[in-house]
Amino acid sequence: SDKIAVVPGSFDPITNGHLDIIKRAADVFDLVYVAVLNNSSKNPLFTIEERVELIGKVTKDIPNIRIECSSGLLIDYARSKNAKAIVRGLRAISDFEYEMQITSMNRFLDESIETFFIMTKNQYSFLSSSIVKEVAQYGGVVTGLVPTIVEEALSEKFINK
Ligand code: COD
Repeated sequence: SDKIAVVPGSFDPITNGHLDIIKRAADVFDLVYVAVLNNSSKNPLFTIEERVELIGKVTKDIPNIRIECSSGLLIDYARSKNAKAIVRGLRAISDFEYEMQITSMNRFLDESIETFFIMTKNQYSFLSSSIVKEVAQYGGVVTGLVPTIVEEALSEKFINK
C-alpha cells in the first residue's frame, strides 16, 4: 500500500530550505501532503490561502505532492490522510528542543504515526521564513534563498504596507 507522509509547517512564506525538505520527502514516500497549519506562537505575514498558493506554484512539477491547509491539530490531519509519517526538517541544535517537544506531544496523541527528520543542506542551515521576511522588509535581496515567485510576493507585501 502507498506510504503517505505529511510535511507540516507555517510556510510563511516557503523558502528554498522548506522546498528542499519537501522534495526529499517526495523522493522517499509515495505521496506527500504539505500541510499549512497555524502555529499559535507566530503572527503570519501571508494568509493561509496565499501560502498554499505559493507552495502549489513552486511544487507544480512534482506529481506526488498535494498542498492543503488545516485549522486543527496536526495529528488529526495526519490521521485523516492515512499518513504513516510526519516529516520535519532540522537545521541546528537550536531546533532540537522544540522538535523533540512537538514530536513527543504528537506521539502522546497518536503513537502509530512516526515523526521523521531530514537534515537540512548546509547551504540552507541559516535560513528561516522569519529571517527572510526581516531582510525583505528592509529592501535586502533574498534571491537564491526563496523561489522567484516568493521573492515577488514579498516585495508586493512590503510595497503595499
Ligand atoms: N532547512 C531545512 N528545514 C527547514 C528550514 C531550512 N532552512 N527552515 C525550516 N525548516 C523546517 C522546519 O524545521 C520545519 O520542520 C518545517 O521546515 C516547517 O517550518 P515552519 O517554521 O514553517 O513550521 P513551524 O515550525 O511553524 O510548524 C509548526 C506547526 C504548524 C507544524 C505546529 O505549530 C502545528 O502542528 N500546529 C497545528 C496545531 C497542533 O497540532 N499543535 C500541536 C503540535 S504538538
